[in-house]
Amino acid sequence: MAAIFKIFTTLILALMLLPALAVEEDGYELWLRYRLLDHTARTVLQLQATAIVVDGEPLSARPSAQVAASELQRGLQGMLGKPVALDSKIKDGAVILTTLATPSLIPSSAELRLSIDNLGKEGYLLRSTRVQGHRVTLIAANTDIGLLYGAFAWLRTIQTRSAANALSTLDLRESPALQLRVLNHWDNLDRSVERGYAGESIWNWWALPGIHDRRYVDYARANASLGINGTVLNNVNAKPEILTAPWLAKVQTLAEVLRPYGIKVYLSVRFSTPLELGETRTADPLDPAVITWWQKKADEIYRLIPDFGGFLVKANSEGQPGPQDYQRSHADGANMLAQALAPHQGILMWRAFVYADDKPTDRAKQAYEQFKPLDGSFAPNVLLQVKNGAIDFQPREPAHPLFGAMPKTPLMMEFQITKEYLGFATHMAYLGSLFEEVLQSNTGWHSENVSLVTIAKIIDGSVHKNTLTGIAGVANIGSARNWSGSHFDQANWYAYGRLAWNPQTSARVLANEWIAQTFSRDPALISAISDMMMLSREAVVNYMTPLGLHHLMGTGHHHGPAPWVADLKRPEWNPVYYHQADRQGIGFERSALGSDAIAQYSPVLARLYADPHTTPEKYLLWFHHLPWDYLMPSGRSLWVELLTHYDSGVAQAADLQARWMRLQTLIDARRHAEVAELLAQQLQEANWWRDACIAYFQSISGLPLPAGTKVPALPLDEYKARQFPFAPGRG
Ligand code: BDP
Repeated sequence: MAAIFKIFTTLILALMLLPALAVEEDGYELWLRYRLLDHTARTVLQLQATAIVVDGEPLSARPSAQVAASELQRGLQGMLGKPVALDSKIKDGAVILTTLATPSLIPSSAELRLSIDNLGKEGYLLRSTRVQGHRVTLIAANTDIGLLYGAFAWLRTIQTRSAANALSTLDLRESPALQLRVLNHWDNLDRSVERGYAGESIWNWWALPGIHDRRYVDYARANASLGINGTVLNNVNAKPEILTAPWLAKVQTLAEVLRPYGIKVYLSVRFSTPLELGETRTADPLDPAVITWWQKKADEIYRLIPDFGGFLVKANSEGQPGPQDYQRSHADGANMLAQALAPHQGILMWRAFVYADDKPTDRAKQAYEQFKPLDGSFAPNVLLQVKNGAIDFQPREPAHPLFGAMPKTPLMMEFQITKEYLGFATHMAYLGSLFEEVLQSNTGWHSENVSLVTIAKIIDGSVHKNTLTGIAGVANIGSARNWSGSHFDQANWYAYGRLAWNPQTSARVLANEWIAQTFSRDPALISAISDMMMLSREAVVNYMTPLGLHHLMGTGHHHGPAPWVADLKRPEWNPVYYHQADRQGIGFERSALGSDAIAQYSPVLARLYADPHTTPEKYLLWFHHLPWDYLMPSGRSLWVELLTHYDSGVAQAADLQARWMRLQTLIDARRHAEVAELLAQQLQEANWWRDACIAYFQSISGLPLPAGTKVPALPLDEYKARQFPFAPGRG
């Protein structure tokens, strides 16, 4: 008997300990894993979550409240290991969702002394309180979407907190700092994704509208959990067909799936659509037939999708058509489309990413030159979408000079979440740090409204009191099982979404949050992984483009180093245009001695950047062409400093790999192995970047490598000969 008992207890114990580690995790669940909590945390949570009560109108007529309640049920089932029912009666430990608008069960907000007025349409509050003598958790908001955000926030609190007992004293009030928090999918209608490294597009256009992929719902849940409230479904390099009836029917279906989650759909449109569809004779924005065509098209779209978000336009950039083809301005083009959308409360997002080969000016200056004079001439429903830097989503760029320079125009930030220039889905590069660096950078402008004019304060409207605000992130989502092509790239989606909600959040905090939900709540593991994440982007900068270098990547596909390329048609397509390396020195002179791009910045920054001695080292070669023997603050020559950065980038990549290997026993086997494989590849590619760049720059500078410096593994010509005709994500 005793023996049987012993076997039995051992079996139970083994089952209990059956490590979560043995579970095959493929990353599909993202940060919404809701794994069983440990015994203590479960005991606490059980007391705080005895039932889910939805106050007000019946759920059947409230799709967003319905998904909020079912997400709570899903989360609690996972974390408690047993179901928690929906209830209509309040009891101790009930979690109550209430809009307080038409409360039927609970007292009015006045009685509860809650003020929800200033929460707006999307804010929420989480509060531990007493209702009818019962201890409850209130999730309160003005709308059902607010409830959904509140439900996700509450689940996040549980998933991320190691001291779960704080759940009984909750008092959290949140509303988003930015109104439009959108993803830009660069997804083509044939399901390929421009700059996508996570498989095909998640939009199975061919199968739509009849066949719905289950993923659409999980996509919506993931985005809603972050507060993302809009998605541009198709590539900025848009096709006219997207606006034809069969495609609009597909778009309508997606809009219906996403609607309960508070996500509006938007479309990228090609400026010449009516002309190319053969329905007008021109695309001139001032032509009456063109104006009418767009108005009718907007009416047609809104009949199908009453809450359609609006259009995104890339015009007169990289060969795309635009108003300038008809000698009209960007404002003429944007306003014509904005007017078609205005009766429906639609928004027009017009991109400032423009450069043209007929302009001999420094590419970094072109957006400012074209848009600054148009300040104040855009319709009220236009947002100007500006990339974070003046060139193109490089591993590091100084912030775009347009931020702060257009006080009468609302500017929205465009970040790139997909890592076109930071190692695709292979390299670990946590972009939270990049986003934070940009958002917190001081523009040097003065304002009566805020003490420090950072980029975040410009885009959230506080500096210029804009009423329309927004942010866009070029999505890294595809049909890969793990959504983003690598487990760690999920963190970039996560950080983007959370920063869109609150641009003041720190990258480190977001990394910790993401790890706790994605891997484990163990504090030691969290700090080990977040240390890796926090150094990862700097590592990439070091082995790719240190000290302000930029645009050194391979042609077209943008994979790997190719600083030698000098024969492309447009001067600014060539890496040599950007680094300007010659026998004497290296770097792009953007002071008054050169292109004078510096003059586009605030006087404070312009003064700082004018002198190489006061230019932040990380931007040195962005703003200055300096001799190879220029003395760096470290005491090294510029040449040696450059080598040092390349070496430290490689060392950091090796360090990332070593740190990850030390975590092997703490992470589920499949994800550990998958990440380990990528880190090994990253180290190889870091070495490739280092070796190829050093070999090339040495061939230009003619300088020796200091003693002890590793000689590049291959002769320069072998790096030059590498071809990647089938690299993913080509434009
Ligand atoms: C560049 C990409 C290209 C995009 C372009 C854009 O290489 O594929 O079309 O940006 O933002 O970085 O329009």
